[in-house]
Amino acid sequence: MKITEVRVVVTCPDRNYVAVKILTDQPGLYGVGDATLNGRELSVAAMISEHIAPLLIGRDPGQIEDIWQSLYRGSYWRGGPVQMTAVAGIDIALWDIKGKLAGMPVYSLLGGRTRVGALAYTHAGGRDFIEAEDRVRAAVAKGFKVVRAQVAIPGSVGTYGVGGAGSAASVLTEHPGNLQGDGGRMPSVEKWEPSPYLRTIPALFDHLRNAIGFEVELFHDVHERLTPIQAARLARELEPHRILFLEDPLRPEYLESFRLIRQHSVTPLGMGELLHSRWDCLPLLTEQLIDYIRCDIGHAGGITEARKIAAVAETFHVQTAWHGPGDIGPATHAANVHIDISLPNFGVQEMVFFSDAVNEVFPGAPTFRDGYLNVADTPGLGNDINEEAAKKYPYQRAYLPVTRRADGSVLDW
Ligand code: KDG
Ligand code: MG
Repeated sequence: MKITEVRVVVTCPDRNYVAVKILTDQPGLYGVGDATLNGRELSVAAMISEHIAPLLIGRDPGQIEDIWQSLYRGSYWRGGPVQMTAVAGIDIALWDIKGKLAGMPVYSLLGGRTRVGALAYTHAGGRDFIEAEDRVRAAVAKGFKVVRAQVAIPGSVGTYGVGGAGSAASVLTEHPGNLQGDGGRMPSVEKWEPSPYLRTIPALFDHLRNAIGFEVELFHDVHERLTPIQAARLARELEPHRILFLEDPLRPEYLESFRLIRQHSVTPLGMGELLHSRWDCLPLLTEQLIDYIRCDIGHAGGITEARKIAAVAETFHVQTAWHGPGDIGPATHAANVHIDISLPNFGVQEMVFFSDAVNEVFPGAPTFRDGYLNVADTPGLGNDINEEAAKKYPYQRAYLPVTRRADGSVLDW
């Protein structure tokens, strides 16, 4: 069997997505992958169509590992979000083809089910503690057993993870970041200072635990903004609240600084959405500096690399919590769940509910019930693309926001 075409589809049903469709010489047999990189979509689309697609025409789509190696090592220039998102898009589509050819769901090819579903979490962000509490309660009412809680920081502008006003339902589907700014064309600017943040977050969890109790698993995403000693303080102050993990406390350039947080606190730690391969993750895993590895498999080489990251993690008592925001496409969400339900060391899965427009373009996203995600037992990944529908929604230039401190200097968003 041969690959006959690698088609890249850029579409914006409600935010931008980059889909990869790999066609074969077997009539009707194709695979669908996702290569969406929020705010840098067209660079990945060009990487695939200009540089990768010509290398794949005529190749056997069954040789997933060899294709992965040839794209990663064969290019000489390796790693990074653009290239690893491109490789992931190809890899996910190839696993879809392999499943369809075998007549098996991908999780079956990965070793079969180890659990009935993937424990899922959603986001609850409020403009104040009461609104955050309401949104946690709304998530619990919807069936969630794990909820990420964020709150607006007094004096800040546009706190990460806190959408505008809206119903509980819209918060559950809301995701910050895209189509913001001046007519959707330039990044919006957020303002943030560490001291009010470090005072507010422990108080938020005081409030939530007093109001809601300990039955629901809660946690918080720092979004890489703290220094090591600030993160250590926050982790220590959150200890009484028994959070599931503190997400992404530090920038990815400072992995060795996780040691300092560990020295001061037993609050579990999660990290990974800005790491792009198993080598990027290695120090965190081998030194047991984190408890949850949360790479984005759509930005870290796809299913092939995620299995290897998970295997290293398993060896060091680390569980998985793959990144699953709305700014990666349904095919990556499907790949997440196929891996989750076949791994021994799965922990928890981030998820969103896609809009009707996204589901129209990409039918077959994982389904949510009673706190768990699942995929259909159909061959492949179960996610498809409706190319006619995709044409109705052309790309719209969009950026992630930029954060600045009170003095105007740039901080991580
Ligand atoms: O594009 C950026 C988002 O993917 C990121 O902000 C989401 O941190 C995130 C999360 O944990 O979902
Ligand atoms: Mg995050």
